[in-house]
Amino acid sequence: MVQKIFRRLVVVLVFGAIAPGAYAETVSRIRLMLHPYAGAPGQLPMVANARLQTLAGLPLTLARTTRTGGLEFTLAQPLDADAAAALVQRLRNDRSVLWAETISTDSVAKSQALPANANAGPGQKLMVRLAAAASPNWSALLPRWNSLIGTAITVDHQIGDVWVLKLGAPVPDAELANMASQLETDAAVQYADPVRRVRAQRVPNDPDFGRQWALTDPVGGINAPAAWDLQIGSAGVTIAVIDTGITQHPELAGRVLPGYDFISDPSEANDGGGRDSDPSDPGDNTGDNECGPGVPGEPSSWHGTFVSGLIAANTDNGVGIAGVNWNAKILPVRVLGRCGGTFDDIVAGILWAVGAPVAGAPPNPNPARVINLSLGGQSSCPQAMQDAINVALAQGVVVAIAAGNDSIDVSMFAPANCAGVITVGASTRQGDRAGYSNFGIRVDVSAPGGDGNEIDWILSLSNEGTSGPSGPSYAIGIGTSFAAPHVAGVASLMLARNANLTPGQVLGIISETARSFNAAGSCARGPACGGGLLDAGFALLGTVSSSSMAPPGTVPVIEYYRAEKDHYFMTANPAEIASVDTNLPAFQRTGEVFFAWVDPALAPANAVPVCRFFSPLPLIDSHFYSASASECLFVQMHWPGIWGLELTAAFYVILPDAAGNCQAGTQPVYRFFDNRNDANHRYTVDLTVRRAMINRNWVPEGNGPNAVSFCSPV
Ligand SMILES: [Ca+2]
Ligand SMILES: [Ca+2]
Ligand SMILES: [Ca+2]
Repeated sequence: MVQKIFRRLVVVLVFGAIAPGAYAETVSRIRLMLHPYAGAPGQLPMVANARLQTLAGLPLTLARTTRTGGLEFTLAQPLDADAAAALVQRLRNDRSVLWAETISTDSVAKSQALPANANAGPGQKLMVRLAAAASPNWSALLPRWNSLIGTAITVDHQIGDVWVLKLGAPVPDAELANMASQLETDAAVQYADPVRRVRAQRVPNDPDFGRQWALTDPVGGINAPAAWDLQIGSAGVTIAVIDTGITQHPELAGRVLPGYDFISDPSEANDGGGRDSDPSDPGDNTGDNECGPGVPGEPSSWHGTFVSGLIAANTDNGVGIAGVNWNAKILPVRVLGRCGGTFDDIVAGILWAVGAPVAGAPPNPNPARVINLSLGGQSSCPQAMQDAINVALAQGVVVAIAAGNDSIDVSMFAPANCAGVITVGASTRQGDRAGYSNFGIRVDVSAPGGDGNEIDWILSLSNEGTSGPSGPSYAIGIGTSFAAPHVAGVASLMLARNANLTPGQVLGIISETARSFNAAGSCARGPACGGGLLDAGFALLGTVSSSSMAPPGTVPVIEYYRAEKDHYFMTANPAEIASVDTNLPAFQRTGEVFFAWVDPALAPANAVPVCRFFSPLPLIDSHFYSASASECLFVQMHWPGIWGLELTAAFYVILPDAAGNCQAGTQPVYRFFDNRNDANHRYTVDLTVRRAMINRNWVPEGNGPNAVSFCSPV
């Protein structure tokens, strides 16, 4: 192994050593976001409200809505911290809730103090979302806003619903924050935030070799071997590493998908241009004072490669290190370059990573189910960032974020302070908080980030180059940057075991199965470091398989993929499932599961059969399914000798109405046609898979605007 040398960086702790104190306060307010299918942003339909009241177990009164559509409720009586945590987890476990969190009066006070944050450097851009009723009529809006904020502003670019506006020259952060507040007084503005800078959350230092204690140490490690007994990961789960890009490394061979480079500033990008389809990391080395007065220069960090190695380094290959997940794919999304990155590029990166459209970039055919963000900066959560995270969560995507290395309350650090994410603090080999780690009740869980002696640091992949990339190598480092990927890796194992878990359920299992902190340390004295130390083994034990979640009277429908044909196949028949698993290695389980009835006596009266056709070799060699009686008849009438009716009832489902709505107790199953002569279809309940098939140009077929083919029980 080749040692990587980091130069020592003096970390300036502007907020000083705020000790993680006692958090004895009670909770009297909570904030939550409904899943889009339960209520539009900022709306509280009666059905959803009744469900929330039941789940909460005490009356909730709507107090206000946030500018991004979150709902804030006052509790009928204050709860202690444990009871409040249990309440929000009950809400998170429900499919109608996108995210839920307690509101700490202490944290509110701290985050409101942020606009005066003297630590943030000057900025030149604002992220603005227009109110729903407003149109981007710039010839009217810009002159009005120019006089409102007292300076000229132009439109730089668009990210989804958000517009990035640019000033003529950089201004101090407090001034920029003030301009954002002034813009929010305009009726055409839903929200406005400064575009601030973020940094990778590693602590550079002079390393020596460490070992992979993080995976195995009985006190401070994550108990990975126990998890691997249950699940070593699935190639069907993709983890986006939103970071500095990626380098060639044998330990990542076969594991990296085509990503994208979202760095818009060419000097920060260091690859000769702005956004492009090559997320290779060209290095982020800097000279003294390049990133600000007094900031020493650094050699290239290869931070994205390091993070990717923790999640997915090839394991059991006889060389180097072991990643947490042995099979998952890494999607490299480049947003950090020289001196870090900016919020607007990260918002674009998050949206693209989950398959949402981003102007100027091609659709992502491999949307991620897990996102890792080992970066951040002192700021409130930008509202455009929260909107992008809400898009990810609504699709079922788990978002793991480093708590940050400033040793301050994490409520002052974005995007770790955004709602609905898993905020990961760094723990030591001794099972306590790493001295640099941010803390506070907003931390969900702690995971190995390393500290102290170099033998207790984190080992992963790197590169020999000090400026541009050279040969592959290994390195050690410390930081919350390296804690978050352990959580992302464990989440990807959990989703391989059960693809139907929601982000709230993943968070709940991870925090409920976390191990106790070192009893002698500061974390054991109060909820400053999250629910405990990440334990992969217990988290996997606590994750029931998707098949075992079948509602009473139903069975799982198992999906297979045949790569040589790019075909999907599904079956609910246990004997056939066993036979395919044993005898047909070309058919691999995708991990995707929905439920159906096979015994019509156990199904609702309005359940309908799904017919199944087969076209054998030398014809098409594919199966065809339909829940439509007329389509089943049509195929028999028009293609005899091509499609043979194999089963009149492969399983039973419910049909949606003409608008694509599914009745209570069922969820939409989307159908996609490959638009080729071999006429293969894919059926899915997974909204990330749905996004993938749309971006691969498969044709949606079904009722209503979202093309719902049929409805399956939940
Ligand atoms: Ca570029
Ligand atoms: Ca590039
Ligand atoms: Ca290896």
